[in-house]
Amino acid sequence: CFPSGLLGGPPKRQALCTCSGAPSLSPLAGLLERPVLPPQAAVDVVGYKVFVSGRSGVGKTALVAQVSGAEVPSAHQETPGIQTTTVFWPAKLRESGRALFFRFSFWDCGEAALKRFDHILPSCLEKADAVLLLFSFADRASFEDLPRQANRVAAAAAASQSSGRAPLQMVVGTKFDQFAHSDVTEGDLSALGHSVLRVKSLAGRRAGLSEVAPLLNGLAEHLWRQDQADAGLLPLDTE
Ligand SMILES: Nc1nc2c(ncn2[C@@H]2O[C@H](COP(=O)(O)OP(=O)(O)OP(=O)(O)O)[C@@H](O)[C@H]2O)c(=O)[nH]1
Ligand SMILES: [Mg+2]
Repeated sequence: CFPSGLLGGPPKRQALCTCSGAPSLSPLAGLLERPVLPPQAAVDVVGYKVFVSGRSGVGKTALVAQVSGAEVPSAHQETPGIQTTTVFWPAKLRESGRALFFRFSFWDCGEAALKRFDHILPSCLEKADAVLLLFSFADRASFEDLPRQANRVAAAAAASQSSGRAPLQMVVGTKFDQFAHSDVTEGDLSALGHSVLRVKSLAGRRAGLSEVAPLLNGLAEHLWRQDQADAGLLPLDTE
């Protein structure tokens, strides 16, 4: 649920998912360009670009598959370049009752490709609205890598966005199903000084709505509030 009361969560499963990018990587490619609605029910669509960052094998591709309603791949197959996935997510503004669609464009790039080609990171961050910084509960090194990731993203974003604001950063802990065996402790998470969204993307299945809602609602809430604050309609979010 939305923590701050600005938006209402999706009343029912209207979310439609489309994928673009390399068709061979995406079984849903080209199915839909956007949700089809009757003319009288036309709603505004607000689009946001979201870059997914994290070490190789941390679960970036699995997470994007999960939020787009696709089956989570069971084996780690390094993402060879950039793969973009579009997810439509409906919401209703609590204050006005107005319904709108969020259109998230997730940019997932294999970490090895990112390191190999200098031009990839600037492309991923060009006009990005948000960055998901991923670490895995099953890999302490990926947790310790978070400051480097955040700095890398901030530096590249500053270089590619001479004007405009820096992308919003959200920390996501993947493989939460392995928390019992994790050596990332609650103390480590508190010391981070940043809220952490915990997710599990179990291979070979499609996630239910309740599993994808926290991430999509969180993104929608933060990005919408930031836009409203920029437009002078809300006090600036200090987090
Ligand atoms: N148990 C469990 N396994 C997961 C989870 N998320 C991802 N995995 C597995 O972790 C492996 C790597 O996941 P990917 O999503 O391919 O990793 P990636 O970050 O995209 O890696 P690169 O493309 O190489 O940068 C796969 O075998 C996934 O099935 C999770 O939440 N729980
Ligand atoms: Mg990948």
